[in-house]
Amino acid sequence: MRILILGGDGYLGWPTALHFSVRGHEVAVVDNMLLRQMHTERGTESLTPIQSLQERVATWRQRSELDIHTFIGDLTDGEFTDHVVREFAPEAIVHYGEQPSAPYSMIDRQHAVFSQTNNVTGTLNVLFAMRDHAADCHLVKLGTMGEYGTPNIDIEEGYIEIEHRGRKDTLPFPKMPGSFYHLSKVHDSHNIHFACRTWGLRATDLNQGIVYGIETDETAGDEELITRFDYDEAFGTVLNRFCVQAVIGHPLTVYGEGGQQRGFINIRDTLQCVDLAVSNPADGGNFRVFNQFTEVFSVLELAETVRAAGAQRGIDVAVEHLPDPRVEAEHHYYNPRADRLRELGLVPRLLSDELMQSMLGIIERYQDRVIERAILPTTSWRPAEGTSGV
Ligand code: USQ
Repeated sequence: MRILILGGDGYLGWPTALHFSVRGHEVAVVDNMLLRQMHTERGTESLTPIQSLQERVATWRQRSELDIHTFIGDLTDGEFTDHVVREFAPEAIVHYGEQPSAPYSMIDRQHAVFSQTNNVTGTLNVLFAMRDHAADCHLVKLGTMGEYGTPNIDIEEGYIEIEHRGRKDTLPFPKMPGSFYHLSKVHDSHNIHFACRTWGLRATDLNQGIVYGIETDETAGDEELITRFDYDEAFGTVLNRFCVQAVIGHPLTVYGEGGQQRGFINIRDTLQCVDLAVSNPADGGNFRVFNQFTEVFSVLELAETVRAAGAQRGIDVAVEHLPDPRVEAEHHYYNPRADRLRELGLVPRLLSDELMQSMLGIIERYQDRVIERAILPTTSWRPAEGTSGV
């Protein structure tokens, strides 16, 4: 197939490009290096020493004799997006090309406005480009489990059957996201759903949980192909952060009581899920939603897991409860469904001791690169003191 990866320079986008390339697909990646620029803005960088996109593509060509096409540009530029879709004529688009951080979107007004305009405009441009130049193409869009928030009922996959005053309908599952970033994904979902209903496009929203891990089959053991690995406050996610903190002897930064529960998924399973979605496309006019995670943990459970894994390597890991910088439930009911990807054949790779040891081992190799100042949270969800907010 001809597969276009939006955000192909990122943590998941790059390994996804290699995954499809080695399986014989024609792959093109699009990126504007936004994540690299946001890291520069914050004075942080990937733990792993990643090469430029062009260098990595050249390395891949050497190693595999396979080509990956590159388009450097910004999806919020509609003419650029039209050009890419017209020129490459994809049969599937895998869309990771967004600002991915909740804390970054909560820094201040500018960062909130940027997160939503960047994400919503980019996705709208992709939808129009598909309508006008690739109407049969299947959009596989990375959404997030955070779109649902933590309601006091089971979370279904995208839709819920509701009976109201004696009448029934199947409607989008209610959304209660916890940041302007997560809200941008909700707005995307509504726009994609509308485009499917109105123009007959086909799309799958992958509501993914929190990803952890570093290596995939294609990048394992090859430093020049390794993907980025973030551990800083803005772009690092909780388990990746805890692993880095353990290795450098920093107390694990549990926000609040640590009873926050989330869905988690290993990076290799992300690739498996995206492959399953691409290989089993939605029908024309259909907007499918799959919940994409393999296990649920609380933040405190993760901290205990990392502490135990560290102990096996002789590291004495301390756990520290910081005041929660976010406004979120620190204890709550959480029972999201995730059946549809398993029905398509997903075989989960669960968080094991072996996996934890391998992650810690890789992090140890790069521990001299850790910028410790980037670890503690500085962004608060609450208005600054002296303002009139609650
Ligand atoms: N947390 C800590 N300590 C930390 C970092 C986080 O206790 O040092 C807590 C947070 O308060 C939160 C939970 O861990 O309750 C998850 O935080 P996170 O930063 O790992 O994840 P989140 O902000 O939800 O966002 C990440 C990705 C985002 C993706 C989302 C999936 O950055 O792109 O959409 O995970 S999900 O969480 O399912 O919405």
